[in-house]
Amino acid sequence: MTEFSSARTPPGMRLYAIGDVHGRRDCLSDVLARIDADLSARPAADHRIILLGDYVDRGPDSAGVLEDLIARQTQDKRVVCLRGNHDDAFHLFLEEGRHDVADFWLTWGGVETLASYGVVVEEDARYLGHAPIRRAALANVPRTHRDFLRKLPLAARYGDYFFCHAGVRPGVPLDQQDPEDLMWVRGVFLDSVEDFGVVVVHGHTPNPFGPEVRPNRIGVDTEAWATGRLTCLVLDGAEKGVLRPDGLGALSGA
Ligand SMILES: [Mn+2]
Repeated sequence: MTEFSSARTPPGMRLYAIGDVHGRRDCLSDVLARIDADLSARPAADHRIILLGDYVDRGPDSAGVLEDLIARQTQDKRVVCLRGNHDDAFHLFLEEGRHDVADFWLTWGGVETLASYGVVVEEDARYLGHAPIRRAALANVPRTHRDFLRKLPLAARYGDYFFCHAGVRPGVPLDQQDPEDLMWVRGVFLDSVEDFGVVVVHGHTPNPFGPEVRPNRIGVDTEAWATGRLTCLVLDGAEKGVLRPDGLGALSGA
């Protein structure tokens, strides 16, 4: 039985988990600075900084967010960036020009992402076909960003914690989860009281009032693009907290 109250990280390893960034480069810089300050104030033998996906869309500076994540990951291999459904849609639009993807992606924040790359999509242009928009995007999105999007992993596990963007499908072993579920699942996962054998740490379904703690999962998407609050969970041994602007705070348990 693994649940929130008893879950532990691997010995000596502190885990930082960051929710959906959605183009808020300002919030991301702020949280990464808080992590740096925490690590120098309270050194850890080892650590990981895990981003739960959805770097792009909705907020104003998706290009800046990807630039900062790529730079950070290049200098520190302990930064783990997972794949969100929005990152996947941007990737599929760029690499495959899928019309089914473009139709929803452009209305779910893709227009803002393209604007951050200097690609302006007029209100009626998207109804004229996506090919010209995609050509402009491919001319403006750096190769390093496309490579980053292509390589994003779906999930990671450390100790009793399993990290993925959306959640898992109950009844399916962790190593047999469908990628679509890991990036998209909501209801059946959010309502499940199943013991997954791990505590699932996820984003995707926003709760603007704060992290959502249940015995079998922790939801950390606090809708940063709209609220300006980007949640960073801190897990260390058996301890669970959140990194607030003024330091480490309590995470109320389930
Ligand atoms: Mn999201």
